[in-house]
Amino acid sequence: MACKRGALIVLEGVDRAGKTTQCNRLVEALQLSGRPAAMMKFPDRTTTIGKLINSYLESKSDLEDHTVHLLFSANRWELVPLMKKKLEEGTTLIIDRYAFSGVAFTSAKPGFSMNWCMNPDMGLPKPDLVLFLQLNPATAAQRGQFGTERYETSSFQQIVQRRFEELIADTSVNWQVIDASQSIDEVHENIKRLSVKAMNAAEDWPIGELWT
Ligand code: 2DT
Repeated sequence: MACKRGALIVLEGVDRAGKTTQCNRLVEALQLSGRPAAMMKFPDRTTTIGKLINSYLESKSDLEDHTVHLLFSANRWELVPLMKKKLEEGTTLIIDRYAFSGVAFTSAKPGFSMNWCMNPDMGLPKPDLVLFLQLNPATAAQRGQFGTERYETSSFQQIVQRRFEELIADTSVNWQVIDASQSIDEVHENIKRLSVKAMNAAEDWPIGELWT
């Protein structure tokens, strides 16, 4: 590698935990400190596949459950060449949701094993760090109502939370659980500290493969 590679850092968490706010804050702070950083988000609703997913999430169309799971995965795979290019150029990527949301949400539906759900995402670029923003349902409720998209109900989100807990138990992934009930600034400081550490550690290692 001509230059040190960037790190792949993912933020996951339940609804209203502050993922998007924290992704933006982190990218801004890294850029200010002179480290190239960019944000990405999954699903990326701008691509052709992303538009199918968007229409499904807004309940404007129905898709069979296996099919939509594979579309979410394909939406990550179609961006892998761009992700690798950026990482190899030395840009750290901060990603709002990744394959972990894919597995947690689909396996919360009846009849889906976590193993089946993980398969299509096997071999994706492996995150150097996955930050899970943990928020209990009572605090989440104080932050406002659920939105109107598919999956935005408290009963479904409770099952999703349990699936995330199973994923976090997998020590092949570098998970860090963050208490998202703290102030935005406190959460940001925690996230920044862990991210800089992961970036320094990732520099000298090739990009890994997820779940292989
Ligand atoms: P946002 O509100 O963050 O745009 O999420 N989802 C997400 C899945 O079901 N599978 C996936 O692979 C991903 C990345 C989580 C939109 C919703 O899409 C769900 C919430």
